[in-house]
Amino acid sequence: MLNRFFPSIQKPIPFEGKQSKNPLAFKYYDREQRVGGRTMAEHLRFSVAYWHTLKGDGSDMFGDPSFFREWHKPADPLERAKATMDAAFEFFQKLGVDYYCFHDRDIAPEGSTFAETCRNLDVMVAYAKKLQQETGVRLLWGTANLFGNPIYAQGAATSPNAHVMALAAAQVKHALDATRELGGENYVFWGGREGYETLLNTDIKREQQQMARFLHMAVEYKKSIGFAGQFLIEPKPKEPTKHQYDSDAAATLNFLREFGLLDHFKLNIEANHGTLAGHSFEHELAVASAAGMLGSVDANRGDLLLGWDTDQFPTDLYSTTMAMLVILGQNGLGTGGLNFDAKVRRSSTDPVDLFHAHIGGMDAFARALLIAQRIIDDKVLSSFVAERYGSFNGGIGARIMSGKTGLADIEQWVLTQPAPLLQSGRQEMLENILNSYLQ
Ligand code: XLS
Ligand code: CA
Ligand code: CA
Repeated sequence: MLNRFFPSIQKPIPFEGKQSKNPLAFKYYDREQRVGGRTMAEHLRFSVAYWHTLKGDGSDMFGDPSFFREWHKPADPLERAKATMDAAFEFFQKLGVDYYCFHDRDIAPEGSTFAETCRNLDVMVAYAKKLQQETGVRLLWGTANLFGNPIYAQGAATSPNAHVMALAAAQVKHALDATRELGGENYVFWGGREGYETLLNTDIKREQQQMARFLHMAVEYKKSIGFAGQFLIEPKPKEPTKHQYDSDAAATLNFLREFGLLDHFKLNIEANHGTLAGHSFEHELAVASAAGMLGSVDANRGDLLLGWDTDQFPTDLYSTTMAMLVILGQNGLGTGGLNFDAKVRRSSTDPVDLFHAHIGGMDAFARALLIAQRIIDDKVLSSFVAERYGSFNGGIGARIMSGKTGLADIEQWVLTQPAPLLQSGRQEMLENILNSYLQ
């Protein structure tokens, strides 16, 4: 096992069970434990986000870096990238996760030209491939950073400048090649700058057409290189742009449908993006899942008192349980997973805090998996819901939904009936039932 950057952790984080008081042990996540026919590792498919965990330096809009990582010290950019990747794989192994995710610019530095940047990426992809082979850690998804470089300040795919759109397309081509080379199981598109700041300078219709064309080109290229991974779109309403086109699951689904892209994409739902859109995490998951389009999850949480993307580690059992109910309800995430798109707080300066953070997130989902499976096995919610809609199983309900009747026939039926009964939705009873399982 690699052992250079996290010397205080000498062996993989063990599972010790819920009685354990060891903060560096799992209390619930036991990767081989079987739950409803699959192991916990197969259900949860945890992934580490390279950008936060390996690249994060604790800086924010008001302050300089507060994390001083050994792996950030080499002065030469490529040497620094390699040290960072060594730290990454050491961390993945010691934590015991099977997957990681990256943006192209996370793993390799930008050069002075696009050609040099591509060469840097090629070097780092070869390095990642070697480390993946040595450790067995796999790539959940790759993506292109189309928001950091100032050239994308007015959009990438939706830039008003065709040359900038072309640069973004070339970058995505290269990022797709990298993801394929590393056996990535998915590829994510997140439009951080694909939106507008002011309508005074923006043609929304044209920009949406550009975005659709961009995605169609990616679909065509994917086919041409035989990349089998799933394409994912990640909704987010705002930040960095004031309004982003893929603002939430419903808007993104409508966009994909309007432009003939539905068959080629699924959604990557992030908790904090849901709450920024004024929805709950589970609402976004449920909307995507109901459309058969929930592909993967960026697992984190926001802060209800802060109006921005705080990307905190998920620790709220209600939220993770509601999420696991949706995920189990659709029989898992397929090639997707639970990617911790989350960062430790600026004041959590010690590298060991990265372990505490991930252990907490993994346990919060493992515990939620156990709770959700029991709720499903006991049918306490599903039987209530089935009964709630029971009037559609026969009689007038079945006739309406089969399409065999219309307003005039229905009126005749209503005229022959007594008034419908008002039935309780039993929300408080159901909330109490949920609470009784959260132990
Ligand atoms: C930013 C997004 C980003 C995507 C990948 O808010 O969450 O990190 O997941 O580009
Ligand atoms: Ca994300
Ligand atoms: Ca985020």
